[in-house]
Amino acid sequence: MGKPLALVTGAEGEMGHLLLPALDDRGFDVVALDLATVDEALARYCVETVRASILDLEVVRDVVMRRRPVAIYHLAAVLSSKAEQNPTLAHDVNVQGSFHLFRTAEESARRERRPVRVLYPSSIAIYGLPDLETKRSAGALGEGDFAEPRAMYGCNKRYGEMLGAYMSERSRRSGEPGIDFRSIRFPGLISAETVPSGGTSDYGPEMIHAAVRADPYTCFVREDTRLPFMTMPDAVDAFLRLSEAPAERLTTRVYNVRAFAPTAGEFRDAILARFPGAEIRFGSVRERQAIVDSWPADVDDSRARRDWGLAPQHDLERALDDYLLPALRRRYAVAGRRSS
Ligand code: AKB
Repeated sequence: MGKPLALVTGAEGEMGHLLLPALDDRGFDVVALDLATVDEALARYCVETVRASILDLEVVRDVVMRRRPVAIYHLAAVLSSKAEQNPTLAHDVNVQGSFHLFRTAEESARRERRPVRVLYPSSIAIYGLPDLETKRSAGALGEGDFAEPRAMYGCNKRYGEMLGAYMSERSRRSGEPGIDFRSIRFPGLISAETVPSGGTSDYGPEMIHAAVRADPYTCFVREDTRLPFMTMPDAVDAFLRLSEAPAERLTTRVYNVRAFAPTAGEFRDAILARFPGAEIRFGSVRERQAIVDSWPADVDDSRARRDWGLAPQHDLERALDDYLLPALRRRYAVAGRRSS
C-alpha cells in the first residue's frame, strides 16, 4: 500500500511552512496548491506542487480527483484586514473557494468509498463582541459564546465552519462516505519562519520581527488591546492532534485553542526586557482597531484539551526565549550577511 496523501491549499502561506515538513515527517505524500510558486525549500516535502488559485475550480477538481487525498488542509484564505478592504475577493476565496473544495472532497469520498478528512483553520474572528465593556467583562469565550462576527473575514469563516459541519453530519446520517470535517479557531499566530500579512493580529509578530531587525515599529492597535495568541509550532501540533484524534473522542467539530493572551502593551514590555533599545510606539488605526475590539480577549480551550489533548508548549516568555528569538536572530543575521 502506498503512503496516504494530504492536499494542502494555501501551502506557501505562514502555516504551510511548518505543516508541510510535519506531514512529510508523519509519512504523508504531500500535494501543495498555492497562488504563489511554492518555495524550493518547501517543495522538497511535496510529491507535486500546483500553482493555482483556489478559484481555479477545474484545476482544484483535477488535483483532488486525480490525487485522491485522505486529508485536505484547507489553508487558502484572505485574512481579516485584507477582507475588510476587499470583501468581494474575500467572499470569493473564503466562501466560494471553500464550498467548491468541500463539494469536490465529498465527490472524491463517494468515489473512493472512504471519508476525506477536511482540516479547516477557523479563527477568533468568528466572535463578535458588541463593545469594549462586554469584551472586558466576557472573559474567556467558549465555542458557543458571541459567535456573531462583525467583520467580513469572521462571517466567511463562520460560514465555512457551519458548512463543513453540516456536510459531515449529512453524510454521517445518510451512511454515504463524505467529508470528516474538523476545525480549529486559531488565535493570532506567531512564526519565526514568516512575517504575516493581511491579518489584524499581525501587530504581535510584526513587533517581534521588527525588534530583532532593530527597526522602529508603530503598533496599529492601542496598548490595552488584548487577544489570545499561539506560536506556529504549537498551532501545527494542535492541527495534527485534532486530525489524528479518534472520531468518537470529538464532542464538536469546531474547537477553540490558545496559549497566552497578552495586551499589546505586555507584548511591548516583554520585548523591551530583551531589547531595551527597541523603538515601539502605539498609533491605533481606526478600522483595524475596530476589528480586534470585536474579538475576544481570550478563549476557553478546555474542550480541545479534554477531547484530543491540546498541549501548547509556549507561553509568551517561552515563545520568545525558546523559539522566536533564537530562530529570528539566526534568520536576520543570515539575511544581514547576504545583503552586506
Ligand atoms: C487575522 O488576523 O486575520 C488572522 C486571524 C486571527 O485569523 N491572524
